[in-house]
Amino acid sequence: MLIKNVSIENAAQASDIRVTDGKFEEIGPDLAPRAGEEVLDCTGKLVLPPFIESHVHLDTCLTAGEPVWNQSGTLFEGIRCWSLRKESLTKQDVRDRVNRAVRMQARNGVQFVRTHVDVTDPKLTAMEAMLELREELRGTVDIQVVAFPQEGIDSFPNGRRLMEDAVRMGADVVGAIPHFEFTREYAVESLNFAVELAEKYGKLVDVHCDEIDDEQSRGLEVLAARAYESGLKDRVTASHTTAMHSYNNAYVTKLMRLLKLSEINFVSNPLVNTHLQGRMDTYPKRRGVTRVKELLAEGINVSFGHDDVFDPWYPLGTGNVRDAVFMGLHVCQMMGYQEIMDSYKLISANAAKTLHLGERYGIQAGRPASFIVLDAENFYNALNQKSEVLYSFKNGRLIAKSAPAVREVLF
Ligand code: 17E
Ligand code: FE2
Repeated sequence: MLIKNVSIENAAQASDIRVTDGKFEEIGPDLAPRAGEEVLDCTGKLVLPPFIESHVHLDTCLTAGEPVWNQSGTLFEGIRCWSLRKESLTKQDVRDRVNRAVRMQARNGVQFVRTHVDVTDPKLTAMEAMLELREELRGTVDIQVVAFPQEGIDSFPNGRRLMEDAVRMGADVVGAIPHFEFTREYAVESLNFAVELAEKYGKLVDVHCDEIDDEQSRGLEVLAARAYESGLKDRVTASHTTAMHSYNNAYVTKLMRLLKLSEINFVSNPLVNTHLQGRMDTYPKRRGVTRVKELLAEGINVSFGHDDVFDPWYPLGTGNVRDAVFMGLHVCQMMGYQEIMDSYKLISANAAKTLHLGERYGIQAGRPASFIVLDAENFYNALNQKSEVLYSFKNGRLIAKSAPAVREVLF
């Protein structure tokens, strides 16, 4: 198949893409069609590597209001609401909701997902369902599963055993939640445990780290130190890190050296953390989003995630990770022309690094032909005009398509 006349990643010059046997065979200007080859003329539209949802909770998605709504809007009330909903969890219930949510994401150009799955459930029902779905969807939407201890590792009955069971069942990534543990000591011990578990089973690490407005929440320095000392380094990710918003600048200056040494990745979730954080403030109210601009300026890898789709922590969302970019650019004051133009990297290349997709990802000859075509000439316009993802190709196969809406102004 020959895809003609596209702008690859905002390039000023048009290119063509030849896809053969599910791989990019050739990329360059003016490729001539072969006899009988299918040709798709994209008339100068933007082609990007597929979007990546680097942080979402698929097991909880589409449950807002069941059985109760989160009235205070805090993370902690969300955890209580979910704890009630968890009691009625069945595999079929998880499967139905996740199948719907993944298709909402796919419709918006997402092809890779890292989902956190709550393992503070003695039956590990959601984990079982998610691992089945990971296999069923492999090659269409590739899912990475995090064993996520929503109610703590050392503060939940048999927390350590549930974590290890989930990893043995096949989870890809080890999680933790230090700011939710009963004590600072438990927080530190739970991080040590998570890193050791990942080392023992050869897994990645992705911690819900300091998702609180407490400037004393210092799980991040522990995680970064362990990542550095263990050599796991960029196999480790710190998600949320909202307390960093509230740290004093002198401490952040000192911390930054360790963060760079450690080579860990960051995931920020601007939609959800502007919603959940600052809830105990009067005015001024903190935004509670980590220091994305400063981390990027130091050469540290950061991606954006949606975090939730219509659940106890976030009552909105259509699974469109571009919404996280739109919000993040505002909240982090990243509104320079080039910052907006390049912001797709926060949900593509940067996220691919966090997920360790390696050579499975990227628009290059020889790699799997996974890419999306947007109804715009560059990402600035695509973001601003909320342009449709016209085509989403995974391994050379069309997995989603949309037509632009027809809107007429009648004056
Ligand atoms: N659980 C949690 O601890 N933090 C979050 N942001 C969500 C679930 C969505
Ligand atoms: Fe999260």
